[in-house]
Amino acid sequence: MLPKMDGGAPKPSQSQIAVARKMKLGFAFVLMCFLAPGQPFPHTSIHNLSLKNMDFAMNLYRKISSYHDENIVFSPLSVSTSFAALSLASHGVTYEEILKGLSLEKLAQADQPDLIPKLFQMLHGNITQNGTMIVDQGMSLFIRQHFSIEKTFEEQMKSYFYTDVKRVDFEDTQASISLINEYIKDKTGGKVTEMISSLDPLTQLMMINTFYFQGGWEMPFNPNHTHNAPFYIDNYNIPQVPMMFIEDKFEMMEDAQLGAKVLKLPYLEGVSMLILLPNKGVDYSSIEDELTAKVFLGWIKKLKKIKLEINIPKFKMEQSYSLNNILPELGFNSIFTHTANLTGLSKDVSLQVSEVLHKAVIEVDETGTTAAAATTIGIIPYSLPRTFIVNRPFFFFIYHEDTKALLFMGRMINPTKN
Ligand SMILES: *[C@@H]1O[C@H](CO)[C@@H](O)[C@H](O)[C@H]1NC(C)=O
Ligand SMILES: *[C@@H]1O[C@H](CO)[C@@H](O)[C@H](O)[C@H]1NC(C)=O
Ligand SMILES: *[C@@H]1O[C@H](CO)[C@@H](O)[C@H](O)[C@H]1NC(C)=O
Ligand SMILES: *[C@@H]1O[C@H](CO)[C@@H](O)[C@H](O)[C@H]1NC(C)=O
Ligand SMILES: CC(=O)N[C@H]1CO[C@H](CO)[C@@H](O)[C@@H]1O
Repeated sequence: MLPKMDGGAPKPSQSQIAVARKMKLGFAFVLMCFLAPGQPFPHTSIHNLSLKNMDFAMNLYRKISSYHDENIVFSPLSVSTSFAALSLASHGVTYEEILKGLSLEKLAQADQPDLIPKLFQMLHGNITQNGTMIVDQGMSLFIRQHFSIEKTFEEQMKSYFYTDVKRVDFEDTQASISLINEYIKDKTGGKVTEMISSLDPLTQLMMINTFYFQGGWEMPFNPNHTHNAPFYIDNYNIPQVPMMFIEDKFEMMEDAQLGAKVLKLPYLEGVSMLILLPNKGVDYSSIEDELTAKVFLGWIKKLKKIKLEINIPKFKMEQSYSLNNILPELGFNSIFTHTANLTGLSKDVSLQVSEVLHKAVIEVDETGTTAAAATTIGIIPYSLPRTFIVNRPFFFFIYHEDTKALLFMGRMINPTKN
């Protein structure tokens, strides 16, 4: 249950002491609860964090979607992790706005300032415990050269958030652009390139987070069955798109209230994609207003395994967002103005965040490992499979099963656009 700290194994004696101390503390809590039954000690785990992160995700999604009618993909976990990291350096109103904006204010406890960073660290550890390269999250802070960074903050960033803090001479814009782009490319194994194309020479602090995901399906699609089929963007735009096909047992449910169906497509290693498909004639934008963590968890609970024939478009998407334009609408105000209090980062009072760039890349195709060949077990003979045909705009959510952490969410309006 203990989160994995850094790679180096601690000396046995030290770790034993640490565990002993933790156990003692745990015992003390139990005792306290026992003595004061009227004041239960709130039990806070990574599930609480995931739930709050999901609410933040849905709020951010609605803001992003209010700007346009196009495809969307972003990684809410990556955004909330970045801001949770920045919260370590912020004070006063700036700190309160970050916590509230991330929906985390109820989790924060004054007597445990480390609780939230620790929860994020545990969540990260849990998601990556398989050690696979499915999820590749990178976070970097680029700070104007002459600011001196507080040592404590830099250390916390590294230990809790695996973040790099780098200094950049933003006045030399061309050199900074190539330095940042090279750095991001390197950090993401060449997957995220050309992160930025322009830069304001007055930039003080730039936060960049990247998230790359490519999962192998537990039940891969057979590429021989992929065929072109119409995708009904609306009544007038009906392009032909490569449609993948599979017939097997899958989990699905119907949300009659929303007017939509939900399908779960499991990846290997404990991650799944949920497809939310509005019923024919239901406008997807009416569904967007109803998305909450509670609704999402309700779908997961009601999923039932049945035999299905699935058609789903193959797609690839890459989106970038300048979140500094959107986040103030979610209450993150002072951090982007001269009233920002980031004195934990640098004692220099004029420091404020100039840009928050987010880029997400997703690829959905037939692949999976050959070892996990699609086997159809226990299907009742002669029962006609039901169909799940994803041939109109839909939503997708990629989440980690154990922790319910939402790694990605988005909507696909037009599969012919990247
Ligand atoms: C965390 O979740 C548990 C159960 O889901 C709940 O009982 C508890 O009150 C939550 N804690 C906080 C601080 O919200
Ligand atoms: C930042 O917040 C701390 C704690 O609330 C306060 O002492 C300090 O004066 C603030 N600094 C600025 C520059 O607002
Ligand atoms: C796809 O078709 C080719 C040629 O007919 C065949 O050799 C191959 O085994 C098929 N692949 C799968 C996964 O069924
Ligand atoms: C996280 O990881 C631990 C240990 O690997 C595991 O027991 C636990 O079920 C995981 N999930 C949560 C939500 O703690
Ligand atoms: C190889 C391995 O450890 N796989 C595990 C990854 O995580 C999922 C869900 O937590 C487990 O079911 C796998 O066994």
